[in-house]
Amino acid sequence: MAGISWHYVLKFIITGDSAVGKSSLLIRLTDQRFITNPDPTLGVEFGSKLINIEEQNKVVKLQCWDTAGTESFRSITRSYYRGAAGCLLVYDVTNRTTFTNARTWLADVREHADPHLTCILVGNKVDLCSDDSSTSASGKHREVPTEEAELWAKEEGLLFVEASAKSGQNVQEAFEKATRDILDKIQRGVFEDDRSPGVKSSRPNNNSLTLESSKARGTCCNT
Ligand SMILES: Nc1nc2c(ncn2[C@@H]2O[C@H](COP(=O)(O)OP(=O)(O)O)[C@@H](O)[C@H]2O)c(=O)[nH]1
Ligand SMILES: [Mg+2]
Repeated sequence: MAGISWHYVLKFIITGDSAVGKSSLLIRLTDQRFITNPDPTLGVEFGSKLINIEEQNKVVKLQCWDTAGTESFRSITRSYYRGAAGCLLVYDVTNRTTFTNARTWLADVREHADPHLTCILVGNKVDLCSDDSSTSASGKHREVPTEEAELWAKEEGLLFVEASAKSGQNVQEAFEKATRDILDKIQRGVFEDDRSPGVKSSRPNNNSLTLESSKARGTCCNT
């Protein structure tokens, strides 16, 4: 692996209702911090992070696109979805409506994105429901049981995790879980036929996986 900064660049998109914590998850992933009252107009639009998937001996650069406020207008275009290899479909575990709406978001993803895209359902804000039976100090409590979301994810063929952008719990894990699945698909040749633009390999000769084959770089490329 000497001299290689990354083996693959994978494009991820983050979808879901407004205020479920999409930007916060991305900021947690890239900056390891949490903002209690982020300015919605300053939503992060793009974040990048290098992760190491040890079992597969691969360094992957995640390029994540956040919907940054457009979700309320449902104006997300096909170009946003195009070429994404992974999708985080986020809902808020303390807000059932956001879980119900995840169905519509999934339908959008299925309509516009690569059919081979790996989608992980992320139940965010679990820090607000450490004790399920009572209302937490914030006045919020769990409205979506883990089992229910897990079952739905299974039915729809989605990966699933519960996370908290606030505490950091399972945030990197969510991206890693999806990345492992994508690497498996690459290994099985799933992305080969489509030459998905969401998957870029650092291997110069492997043009079947790339539209933009890129040489392994010696320098750091984590921005
Ligand atoms: N308690 C808690 N609050 C969160 C979490 N993630 C996001 N928030 C808060 O939820 C609000 C909306 O978050 P934001 O990331 O802007 O959501 P987005 O509209 O989906 O991008 C903000 O006030 C965040 O501080 C979390 O994991 N736990
Ligand atoms: Mg946002």
